[in-house]
Amino acid sequence: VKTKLSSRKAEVVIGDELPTVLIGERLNPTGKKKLSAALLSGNYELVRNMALDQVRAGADILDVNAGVAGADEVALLKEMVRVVVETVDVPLCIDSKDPKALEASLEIYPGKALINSVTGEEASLRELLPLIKEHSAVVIGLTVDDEGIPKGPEQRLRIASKIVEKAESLGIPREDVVIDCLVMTLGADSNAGIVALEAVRKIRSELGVNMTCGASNISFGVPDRVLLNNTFLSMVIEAGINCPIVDVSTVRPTVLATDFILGHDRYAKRYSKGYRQRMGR
Ligand code: THG
Repeated sequence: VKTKLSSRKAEVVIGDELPTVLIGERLNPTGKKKLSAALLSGNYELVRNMALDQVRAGADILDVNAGVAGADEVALLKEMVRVVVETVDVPLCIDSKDPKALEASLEIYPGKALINSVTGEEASLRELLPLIKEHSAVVIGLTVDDEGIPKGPEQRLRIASKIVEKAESLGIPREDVVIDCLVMTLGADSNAGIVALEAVRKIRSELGVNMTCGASNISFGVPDRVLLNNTFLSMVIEAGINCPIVDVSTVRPTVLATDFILGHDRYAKRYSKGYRQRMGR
């Protein structure tokens, strides 16, 4: 299954045999004082710089989230999207829980966007899928439903199937649904890693859809996050995640190495180029 996203100038393809597509996570004010303050005061300089930094570090897509307490998220997300579109050429992953904020941003987005996200909750499916269809967007389907976050891989598969079926019934092709089986932190549950890996394997083999996850979630509240994030990422890519949401600057070498090992980098072209860039030649 091949998933295509676009900006005004670029296209990104996510698929089985292709190199891992990296979605940069940093344009997200959750827990970030500086970015939150800048957004609240209408100063977009930091947003521009963070967008440029991530693309220079190798991000293929940028996640854009405007979840700041006390802000009008509809207006703020739209403005962030506008600024990022002006600043970089990569496609965007528009990240909000508010369907109205997603709608306002889709209306100004010049291309095929990734919408983050719909869940298996009835209200979410009902409000968001028609919007995805109308804009020919791609949607991330989170494996949560009205009963909350499922414990096991089996229930995550069931919710993923429901999202894919609902989308298809509205004329959204299955390649335009990317499943996220929701990575939890190891800080709260030492089985979080294995649960995620099993769910990814199951969903990939049963549904054949492309898959993302918030890879840095694995290490919230745990020491040496970069080490855990890198190790986990290598494992989930092998299990079937092909477009993770990550801190690109700290994980890209591991991702290039993992792709090379898995046969997704012929002649080690990307791996070698990444190495030369790090060595400054
Ligand atoms: N699935 C989907 N979307 C998501 C998530 C997911 N969006 C949000 C989140 N989870 C993924 N994005 C982040 C962004 C930042 C961090 C983790 C996940 C993070 N930030 C550091 C912190 O808060 O300590 C700050 C790092 C910095 O300074 O840049 O850990 O699961 N579909």
